[in-house]
Formats: sequence, structure tokens, C-alpha cells
Amino acid sequence: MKIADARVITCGPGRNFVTLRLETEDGLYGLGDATLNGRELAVASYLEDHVIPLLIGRDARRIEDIWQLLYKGAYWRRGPVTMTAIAAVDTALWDIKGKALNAPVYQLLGGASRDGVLVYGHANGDTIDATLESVARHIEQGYRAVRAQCGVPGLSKVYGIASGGRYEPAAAGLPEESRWSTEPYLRIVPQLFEALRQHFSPELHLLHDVHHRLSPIEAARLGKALEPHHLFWLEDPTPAENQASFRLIRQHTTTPLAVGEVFNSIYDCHQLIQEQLIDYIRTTVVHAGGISHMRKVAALAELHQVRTGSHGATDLSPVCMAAALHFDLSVHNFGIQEHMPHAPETERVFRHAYTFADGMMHPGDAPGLGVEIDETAAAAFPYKRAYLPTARLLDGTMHSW
Ligand code: GCO
Ligand code: MG
Repeated sequence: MKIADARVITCGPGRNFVTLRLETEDGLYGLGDATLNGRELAVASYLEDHVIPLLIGRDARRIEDIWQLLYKGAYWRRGPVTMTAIAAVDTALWDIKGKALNAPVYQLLGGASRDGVLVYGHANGDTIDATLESVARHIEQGYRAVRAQCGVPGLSKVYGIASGGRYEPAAAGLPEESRWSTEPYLRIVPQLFEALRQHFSPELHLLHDVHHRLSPIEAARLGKALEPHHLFWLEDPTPAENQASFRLIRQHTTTPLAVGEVFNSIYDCHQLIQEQLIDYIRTTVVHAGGISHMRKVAALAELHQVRTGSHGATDLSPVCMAAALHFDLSVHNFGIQEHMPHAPETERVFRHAYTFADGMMHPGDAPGLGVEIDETAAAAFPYKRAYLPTARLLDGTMHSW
């Protein structure tokens, strides 16, 4: 079952996506998401110029061997561009294997460990009241777990707030610059969660994303302030390049912590996991080396009672979402999956077997991943360069967005 053809498809249906399509000599094909938000063409070039020439003629059934060839064989290891490219190949090969064996990918990963995949949606608003309304709408749609973000008094553009319409932070043109101030943020977030707990059932799972903007001691203060409101998790409380910095947060609070959407390998999170400094690991298929590498991360996490909670924002294409759902359904120590519905244009280009009902998702039982790309529809939405915003403190100092 030799790989006979490989192509990179870049398109912008609602937002930019990079997709790898591998085809075997028997005419089977598989898809892999290769989207790295704001740096898309670097991965497209890595695949086209460096990876695809290595794939042609190889046996598509040898997923692990091809993974190791692309990882060890490059000499240069890890990094988001490399690991996203490897992920795309790995995901496409799992898709092909499923189609070749006429089985959905989750069956190849050990079968279903649960009936469905618990997902959380994104509620947000400029004010606490607007956020309460947004949470109520999510509950009406069936969500049992909701992430809540609200505007911060005195700041005009804040991460996670849609300000009318769908939230999509990447924008065409040069990066938008926003301003950040920690104190008003630390004052409003506990007020938001107090209001949420007053208005909604204690059964509702509540989550919050700090988006890397606090120092460890500030994060500890926020975690402590949120303890009475029993969050499902507090996400990315501080940048995590320094894994040991989480010891400080952990010493001060029992609020569960989730980290990992910007990680790309097990080496970025092994200390966090082995020292039980976090409760949920948020690495995802597309940015952390594909399904094969994610299984290793989950296996390490299982030893230390850390559960998975994969990233699932709209910049992860439906191909990644499908792969994540097969992984989530099968892996024993699954916790929750992020779910941000894609734009209608995205849904026109990518057709998928996965479904949402009553706050749960299921990857479906189509062979492989269960996702198709309509290349004719994709051609109507060309790629346009876009960047994520940046953030500076009020005095102009560069900060984490
Ligand atoms: C999340 C993330 C996203 C990221 C985005 C960047 O928790 O969903 O933080 O909102 O900002 O995926 O590309
Ligand atoms: Mg996040």
C-alpha cells in the first residue's frame, strides 16, 4: 500500500486552513490537518518542500515508522512547525488505515471507552450580564460544560470576547494590538463566577481561560479566589515554558489547572504531568505530532491521574476535530474536549460524520476519520494572510496575548 501522491490544500473558508491529502497506489486517501494559526504557510512549505518527497513510495501502513522517520530523521527535533507537519502526515495515515480496514479510527485505537465525548462551549460577553445570557444560550443548545469569559472594565479588546458575532481572533492585515492590565481582570473574574454560580445549576461545569496572561503568584491568587465557585478548570494561568513555575500555583490553590494548547511534544509537559502540577493536559492532535504522539502523552498522563482536555478552537480544522474525537472516545483518561462550532463556510468545505447532541459529541462510524474535503468548494475561498492579535501593558510593554 504505497503512498503515490501527496498534496497540500490551503484555503480560507471563514478562516485559513492547511490540509494534507495523501493517496495510496490503491486509490485510498487520507486527510490530516496542518493548520498553525498565523503561521500557516511555514507548515505548508515544510510539508511540500521537505516532507512530501520523503513520503512518496513508502508503505502507508507503517504509521509509527514514518512518524519516527520524520521526527528522528530530520535531526532538528520538535517545534510547532515540525510537529504540526508530522501531525498532518500521522493523521492522514490513520485515516487511510481506517479506510483500508473498513473501521472508524477509534476502533483501531482500542474501541470506545465511553458512550460519547463531553465537550465545552465558549460563552462570552462584554459584561457579566451579557456573559450570563451567553451561558444561558449554551445551556439551551444542550451544553453541560461552558467556558465563560467577560470583558474587563477599562480595556477595549479582550481575549475571548466576540463583541458581536462569532469569535475569531485572527484577522487579515498586520496584527491588531490590544492593551492589557492585570488588576481589573483579577477583580472581575471572581465576580463573574460568583454570578454564574448564583444563576445556574451546580451541575453545570464552568471553565475559564486566562490565556497565559498572569504571573505564577497572580495565578495563585485567582485560583484561590475562584475556589468557592468550583471550576472544572482554570486554563493557561501562566505561560508554561517554565514547567516548574506551576509548583507555586499548585501550593496555593485546589482550583484544577489545564495547560498545553501551545505545546507540541511530550517533552513540553512531562514535568507538569509527572509532578501532578496540572489536572488536564490540553495538547491536541494537530499541534502535538498527531494521534500517535497524543496517545503517548495520554499514557504518561494516565499514570499520574492527569486527564486530557484537547484544544478545539476554530483554527483547528474539522479534520483535527474528527481526529480528536476518535482519540477522546478511545483513550481511558479522557476529561473533556473543547468545541467551538466552525463557520458555515468551513462546514461547506469540510463534510464530517461527527455529531453533537446533548452536550456530547461522537466521531461517527464512517471508516477512517469520517471527514471529506470538497476541493471545488475550497477553491472558492482562497487563503489570505492573517495574524493573531498582540498585547501590550498600559505602559507599552509587550505582554502575552
Ligand atoms: C482556546 C484557545 C484559543 C487560542 C487560539 C489561537 O482555549 O480555545 O486559547 O482561543 O487563542 O486557538 O490560535
Ligand atoms: Mg486556551
